[in-house]
Amino acid sequence: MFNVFDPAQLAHAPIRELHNGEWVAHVETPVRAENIVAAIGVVAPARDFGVAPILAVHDAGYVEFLRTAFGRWQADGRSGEAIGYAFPVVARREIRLDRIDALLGRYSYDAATPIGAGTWTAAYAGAQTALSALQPLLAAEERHAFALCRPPGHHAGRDYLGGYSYLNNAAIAAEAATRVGRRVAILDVDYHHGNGTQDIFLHRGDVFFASIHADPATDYPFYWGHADETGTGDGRGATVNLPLPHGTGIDAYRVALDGALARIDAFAPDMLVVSFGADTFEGDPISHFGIRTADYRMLAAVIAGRALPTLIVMEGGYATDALGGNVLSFLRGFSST
Ligand code: SP5
Ligand code: ZN
Repeated sequence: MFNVFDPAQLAHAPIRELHNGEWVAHVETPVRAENIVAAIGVVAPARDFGVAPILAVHDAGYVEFLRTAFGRWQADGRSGEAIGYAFPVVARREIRLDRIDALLGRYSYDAATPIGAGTWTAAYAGAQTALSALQPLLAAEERHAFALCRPPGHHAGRDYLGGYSYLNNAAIAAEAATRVGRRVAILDVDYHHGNGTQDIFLHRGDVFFASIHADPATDYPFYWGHADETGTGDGRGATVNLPLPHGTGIDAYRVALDGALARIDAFAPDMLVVSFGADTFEGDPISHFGIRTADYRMLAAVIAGRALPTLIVMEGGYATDALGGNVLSFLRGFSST
């Protein structure tokens, strides 16, 4: 296993999020990444591939917004973190927006994903971490690589942030791989639906997306991830959603995983990108599945059984004290094959 981590990602330290009508302490903390590094040991630094592979996935106006938002927020005399409060869901159209609050609403879909002083630096480093971990797979020097990305990415779309995600690390790596001729399938096993990744590839038939997640009828992100979302246009049939109920344990999860992998097999990819969230863990503070630490190793071994070059990209997981052990268990499932 080739592990990549860029400590510049620690610069993002969100303070609070709006949850059930109250401001609560943010759960997506820098110590998550520090605990994973402590558990997995050796990590390689990230290389810098510049902004071009980011712009291959994300809207240029959005990326410019992300880069400059905190400075504009401060220039307007604000304290604390930049966060939106008005969202243009009605009559949305492209108009020139100047006020920072208008921009925040335009490029966000929730109030759980604040922009602070280090957010751009960290999100940029996260994208470079994913691209760096991809390289030895493209060169056939490694079979499996782990990108320790933070903040997570799978909720970020082409022109929006949300769900603690700013740049879609998995999508950026997947797109970079397709541009050098790889046929990529993305398997998203975070507790939450990977709405950003789905939106980015929904209309495309050349990248397959399968997600196993908590039913959006009961769980965030609510508006995506229902079983009838299967792709549009050229992408029809290249998106698979497998929502599961609260209380799902390893047996039902394994059935869903086998189903997702059967669909991926039929697509016949030559590379796999796994968006891995350890928030399916039984002790996760914001989730409701019952996966145990030892289960991650078995699930990973099932995925590794496909014998595809595989990039594992870190997404969520908020049981901070157990996070290192859960990630290590998952990575060991790849190493044992
Ligand atoms: C990458 C990822 O796992 N994003 C998850 C985003 C979920 N956000 C909203 C869910 C509500 C959680 N906030 C509650 C904190 C309670 N202390
Ligand atoms: Zn999640």
